[in-house]
Amino acid sequence: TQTALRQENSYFSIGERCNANGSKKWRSLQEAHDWDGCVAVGREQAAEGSNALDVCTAFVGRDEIAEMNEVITRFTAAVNAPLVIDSTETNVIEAALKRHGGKPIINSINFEDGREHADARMHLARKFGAAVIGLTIDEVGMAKTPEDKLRIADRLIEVACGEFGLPQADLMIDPLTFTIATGVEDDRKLGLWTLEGIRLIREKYPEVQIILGLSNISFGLNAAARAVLNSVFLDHAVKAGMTGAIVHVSKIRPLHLIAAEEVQVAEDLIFDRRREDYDPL
Ligand code: THG
Repeated sequence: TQTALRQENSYFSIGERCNANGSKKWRSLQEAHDWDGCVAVGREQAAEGSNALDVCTAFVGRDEIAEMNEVITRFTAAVNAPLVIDSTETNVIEAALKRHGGKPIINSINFEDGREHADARMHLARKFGAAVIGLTIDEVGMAKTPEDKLRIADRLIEVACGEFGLPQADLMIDPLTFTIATGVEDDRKLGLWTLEGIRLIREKYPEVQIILGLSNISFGLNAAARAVLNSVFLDHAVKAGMTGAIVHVSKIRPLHLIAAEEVQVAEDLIFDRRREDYDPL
């Protein structure tokens, strides 16, 4: 099959590399308190076309607030992109919001422990004029089926937009990406279900934003295969109605520059068209 010389690429790209858990380079810079080095990673991603940057300074044995404060203060002065404050600790989010000029994005709210955590963060969003990422996780766990993703998206929209008055355009629903490269039988439909979840949410809510942590889809594969699978999945997700993604921008390849057979192998994986003897990527 021939791939057309075009790609749907008008999505809000959030750079993934300022993350102590997602990048060895970033982690060692942060460990060394090399803040100029951290700023360089941020600037590089902005130069590559990241519209915003995910920032996560959490790792064992470190002062997450102090290090988040350092990063936010320096990035606000030296990096021209809004920041996505990625932390499980609400006090870290609050400290970051106090230092951030312009419009930050809170990553994230969910209903894992009921309402309390989400409510605290929604109060902060209102106070600081932040946008919010809402994960489709509730008291039962992470939504895997399209129906569960939609059901929890309904609840996120009801709370964030209904109760707290956040415009739908400032809410980014994240219907969750899981790796589809484990070979585990139960994981095979997870990519397909995420695409279907995006479609259901988009059909019901034309205004809401929908994003994913794209690179999760390919955990476990080698770097070359990851770049292909991430790029192909991104294309399908945008066509299903996704409006943004946390990505490694410079590793995303336009579909027409990927060999047709490689696109095919990635799509076989995404749509679970594998046979018993199938040797993926
Ligand atoms: N949704 C939301 N936020 C998120 C995620 C999500 N934040 C974190 C994560 N998931 C998205 N960010 C990353 C960052 C890096 C990688 C994957 C997701 C990644 N890193 C390589 C690795 O671990 O193999 C890089 C290795 C390196 O350079 O050292 O794959 O889903 N809302």
